[in-house]
Amino acid sequence: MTAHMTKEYRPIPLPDFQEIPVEEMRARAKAFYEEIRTRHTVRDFSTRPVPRDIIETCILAAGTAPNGANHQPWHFAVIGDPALKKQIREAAEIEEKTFYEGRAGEEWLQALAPLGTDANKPFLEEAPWLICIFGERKSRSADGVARKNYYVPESVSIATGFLIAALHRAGLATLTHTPNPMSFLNELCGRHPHDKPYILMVVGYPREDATIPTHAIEKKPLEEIATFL
Ligand code: IYR
Repeated sequence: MTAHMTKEYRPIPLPDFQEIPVEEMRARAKAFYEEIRTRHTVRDFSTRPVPRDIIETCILAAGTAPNGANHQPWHFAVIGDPALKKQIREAAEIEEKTFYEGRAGEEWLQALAPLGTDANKPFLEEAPWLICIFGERKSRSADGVARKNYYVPESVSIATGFLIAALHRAGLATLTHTPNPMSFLNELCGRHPHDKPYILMVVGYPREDATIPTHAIEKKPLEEIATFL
């Protein structure tokens, strides 16, 4: 018996797929590349507010990502409250200070030098939204039964990519911030200890005087990142 013949497999005809003529396919692939290549990680955020419903829609987009057994093993804790943002900033800066003062090690600090980052994280208070992305190592099915999740880091990473693309498409800037270690976020976001924070996404408008490092726009050519076999 093949998997497709199990009782649990309840097939529906493939919805939504629309064949696109090859010329248009080519044009769309190019257009997407031209749009996504204008995304730049931002560290200088404006305090301008961003409507919550836009964030909600982008998270819905992230939630369509392919994932292990369709358990959707992620949780997006969205922080807009200034008092909580302040607590997150303070906790992150404590960790980052030990990181930059030596825990990172010489080689890692050298790799970061072209980015110009340091232990100060004002954007954690200035940006209107922080989205802490958790992976759920265990979760519950629709009928409330606890179950194990699969490919959690892969699933969360793919969803995070979708989220970044959705926010960029909406006209917002992001920073994939990774305070190290980041377990303080479980407590501050009220998540269970078996949830693992992966990324603290900073979202908002760039500040008018925002800059990025030259290093960041140096992208590897196709020949270096792909082989066709
Ligand atoms: N977590 C630190 C360090 C850092 C690490 C990498 I790898 C980066 O690409 C950027 C920063 C920080 O957020 O500053």
